[in-house]
Amino acid sequence: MTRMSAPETPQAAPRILSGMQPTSDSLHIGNYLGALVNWVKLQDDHDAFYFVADLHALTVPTDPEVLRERTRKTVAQFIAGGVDPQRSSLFCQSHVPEHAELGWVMNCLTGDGEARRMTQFKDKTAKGQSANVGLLTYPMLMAADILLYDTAFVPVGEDQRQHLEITRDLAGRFNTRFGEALVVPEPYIVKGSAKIMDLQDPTSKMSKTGSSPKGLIDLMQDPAKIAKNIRSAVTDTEAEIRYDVANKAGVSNLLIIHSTLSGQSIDELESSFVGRGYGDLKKEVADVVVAAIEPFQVRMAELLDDPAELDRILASGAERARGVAQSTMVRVRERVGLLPAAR
Ligand code: AQP
Repeated sequence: MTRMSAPETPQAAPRILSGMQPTSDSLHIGNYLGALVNWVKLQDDHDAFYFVADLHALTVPTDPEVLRERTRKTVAQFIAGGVDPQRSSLFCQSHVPEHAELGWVMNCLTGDGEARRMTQFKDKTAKGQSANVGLLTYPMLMAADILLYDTAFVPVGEDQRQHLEITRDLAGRFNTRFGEALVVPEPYIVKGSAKIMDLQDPTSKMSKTGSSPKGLIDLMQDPAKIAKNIRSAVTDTEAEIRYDVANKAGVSNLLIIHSTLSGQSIDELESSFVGRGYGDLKKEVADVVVAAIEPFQVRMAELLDDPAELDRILASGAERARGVAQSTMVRVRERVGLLPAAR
């Protein structure tokens, strides 16, 4: 099948798009090291669209006022982490109604069994999250998020690779059935991108909604609490500090966090910890994390002090996003056979 190239501004920097759900007051260090630091690097040479996925967040029942607050806090964390609203389009998913509209079209292209095979749905329901239909169709809305913007690349963590595959399948299916209209995106799994595991259950990924409070390192947490959580991280009964994910998941996770933040390689860290114990490793990891987080928290306090400015940033990002999304939906509506509304 022919792969469509971006119909809009073909000479422009390649477009990338990524989002995060406002499912907590704070992002965690997995969101930061696995996604946000890459977003910041990528905005230099890409046409970057970054959004707060508030429609996705509705799959987790939340108090409406809390959801509104978390939406502002999430966009503030993007900016505190280094995303520049002058260079990147920052917006809120629900401010562009075309996401829900294209999401419906994607639902109608997806088989029931295909949706049920998605590992995130299986993992979350296995952990007891109530299985509303929104959780089941989450990947179809995610496909719509991506396809609306003629996205060339999607920078996501390893954990989201399967959702990107179904997005590519759905775009291809749409183009085959209705004629070329959607760009098939490529995954952009950044080399060496960290997957951070839960401190208490280092075989599961750290997650805003799936981890216990002690399993998390939250970016907005009190530094003393961060250090306490790291001190009580689950390790193993040996004493050797060695990177070995299969047999020493907890120690390997701490080494990854240290290495990604300090810039020291895993080999260097292993050498520097020869003859030292897990207590030393945990103390050093806590110091490295707290040093990285302190300036972030200072910037967050400034940003949250001016919610009107955050709203202005979201309004200007949404205006740009709507321009692209609306033109995609004109093509999609025409292809699938929806009658244009008389004006
Ligand atoms: N543990 C992780 N390590 C590395 N990257 C991670 N990401 C999430 N957890 C880790 C990346 O962060 C981005 C934000 O994803 P999201 O907010 O849409 O939801 P998620 O991927 O499902 O992340 P969470 O924290 O587990 O949220 P909840 O609990 O709400 O589902 C993505 O790019 C993801 O790869």
